[in-house]
Amino acid sequence: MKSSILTCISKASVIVVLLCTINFVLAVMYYMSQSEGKATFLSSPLSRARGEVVTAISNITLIENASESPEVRNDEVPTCLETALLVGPLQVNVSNPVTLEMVQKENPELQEGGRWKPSDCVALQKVAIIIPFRHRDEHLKLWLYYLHPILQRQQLDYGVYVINQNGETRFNRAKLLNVGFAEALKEYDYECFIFSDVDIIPMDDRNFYKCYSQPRHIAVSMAKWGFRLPYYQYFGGVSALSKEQYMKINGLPNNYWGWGGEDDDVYNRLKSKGMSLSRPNGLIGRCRMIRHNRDSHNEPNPQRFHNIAHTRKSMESDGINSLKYQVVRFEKNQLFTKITVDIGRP
Ligand code: UD2
Ligand code: MN
Repeated sequence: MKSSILTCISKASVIVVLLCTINFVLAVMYYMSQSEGKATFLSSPLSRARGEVVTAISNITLIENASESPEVRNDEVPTCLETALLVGPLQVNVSNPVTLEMVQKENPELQEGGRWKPSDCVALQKVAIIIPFRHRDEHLKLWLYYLHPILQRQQLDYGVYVINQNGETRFNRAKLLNVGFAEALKEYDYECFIFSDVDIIPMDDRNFYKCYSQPRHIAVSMAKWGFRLPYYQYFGGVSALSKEQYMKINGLPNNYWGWGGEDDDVYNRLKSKGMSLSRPNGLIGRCRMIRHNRDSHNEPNPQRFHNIAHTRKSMESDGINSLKYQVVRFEKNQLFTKITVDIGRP
């Protein structure tokens, strides 16, 4: 009797030991599968799709919960991986016309006013894109068609502002850009401003539409100039200034009516405040400029040479501190915010 009880006990303990071992093995396997999930996220291939990253993030949260680590909060969202979604060189064919409906269909995530930000990570920067505009609807459609997907792959928290000069008075590109700066800041806490012609499209999405520690010249390489800079100080086409850089130079000039010179004035302003230019290399910096004729009411400004020669003096009193304008219309659609303004006359 005693021996059969003993046999029973030893059988039971063998079963208990077995169950414990199985339990232990299962626990180790589960833990390893979880840490693999974590490693996959941290070293995730740059081309990983967004949905996958979200899954990995929830794995991390589970692990941190288990170990009750004080450093990582459950609601923490990671900063976006800058290069994660980029594809590099792009085909840009501006002879195929596009429609706003096409652009809308291909960018379903856009919020009213042409706003967008990544949903699963914190964007690199809050960027306002300011486009000086009048009677260039065909160019604008192409710009929207190509740029929205690029800006989303660059994972920016961005908004597109088209500043439309009211009436037929002489065009003033730089003053319109100042209006864009002021109006965009009324809407959101933007930290970076891209000033872009409506007819320029980047040919490589590694050319970031964001700000750097020095003012950034973005449109550095175009067929029109044989894919090189026409001159070293050239700052035309597309450029980026952080809010601080912009304020340091008192914004852009308001007194360049008609074509030319305003971009050189901005360069003079930057130089006089001790800043230099940052640029992408000539390959990444390639841009396509849509061919066009000179618009009416934007004839070359005969005063531009005189103005450029006096930037250092004029910049203190001419700029964002002297900007005057009147908003005529404020419209938002899904692809951009259009602000029609009366900026006066020369
Ligand atoms: C060059 C510069 C541009 C600016 C300009 C002189 C390049 C690539 N670009 O452009 O940055 O310095 O010379 O002012 O070197 N616009 C309208 N409607 C008009 C007139 C102008 O929308 O009736 C806007 C539009 O965004 C256009 C921009 O102003 O892209 C510049 O005007 P442009 O394209 O006629 O001048 P462009 O190509 O010589
Ligand atoms: Mn142009």
